[in-house]
Amino acid sequence: MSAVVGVSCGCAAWGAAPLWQDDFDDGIPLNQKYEDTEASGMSQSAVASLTGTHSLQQQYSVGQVGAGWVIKLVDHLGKDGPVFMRYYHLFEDGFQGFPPKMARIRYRNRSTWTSPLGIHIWLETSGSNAGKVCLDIKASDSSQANSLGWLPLAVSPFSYADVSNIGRWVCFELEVKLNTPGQADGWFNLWIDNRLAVGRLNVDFRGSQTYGLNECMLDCYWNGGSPKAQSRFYDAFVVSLERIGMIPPPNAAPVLAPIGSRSAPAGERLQFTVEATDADGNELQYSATGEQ
Ligand SMILES: [Ca+2]
Ligand SMILES: [Ca+2]
Repeated sequence: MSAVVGVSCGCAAWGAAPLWQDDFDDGIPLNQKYEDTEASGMSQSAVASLTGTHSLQQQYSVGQVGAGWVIKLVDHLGKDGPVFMRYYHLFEDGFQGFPPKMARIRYRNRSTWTSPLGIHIWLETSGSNAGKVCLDIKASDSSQANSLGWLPLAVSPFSYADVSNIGRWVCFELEVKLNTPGQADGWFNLWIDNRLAVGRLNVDFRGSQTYGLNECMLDCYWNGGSPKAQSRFYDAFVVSLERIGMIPPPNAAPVLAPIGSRSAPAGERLQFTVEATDADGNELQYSATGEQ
């Protein structure tokens, strides 16, 4: 008699269908995937990757200010949000300085190329907050803006002055919901490694205007210039109408402990115990089928 024993485990479903997803692995040139691009040291390279084999690399030369960007048009979104934009970002080992620009969601008028509304994920570059990730929001038509048209700076506790954040992939996810025209009922949230880093409710982004969000952008402009030749990377870029979250770690298959050969006299019951382990701690279900 022989027995075949199968062990199975369940896996949770994950993630909403994205409006845009780029792992920079498909070999399609950036200017064919993005409506607005600037190279200036930016390329899809295999120097580092979180997913697949490639990521989006910005390679700075010494003193470089102008740098690359990619802009994805998202005006099919419904414009008011909530819109979610996620990307992973890596400053390479030994990276020096704090390039202020990182990513943004905005409205841009395509006739005049002006942008009265921009939600920027930026880095503070000086003072006690140097290295901290912040939400700096240009909101020219907002009742809450200062005389220059900007909302109060929203500074997160997450800092690239902490060297433990250099040389590793960090997950950023921004949510923006515009206000009802004439009401201060919008909001934004920024999660860093899935923890809420900074968020605000009751935000007036656009006053009584009705324009909406139409661009998502990754950008590497460095106002002060890079102090040395060095690189930063983006990967796993997603735009969605639902919370995206982090990439789940791969689900390891359970391992069945060896059973070995068993035998019993004909007509008698064969009994044995099976044991299995799962590295993720998933609940295991056992099943057995026997045949003679
Ligand atoms: Ca990738
Ligand atoms: Ca598992």
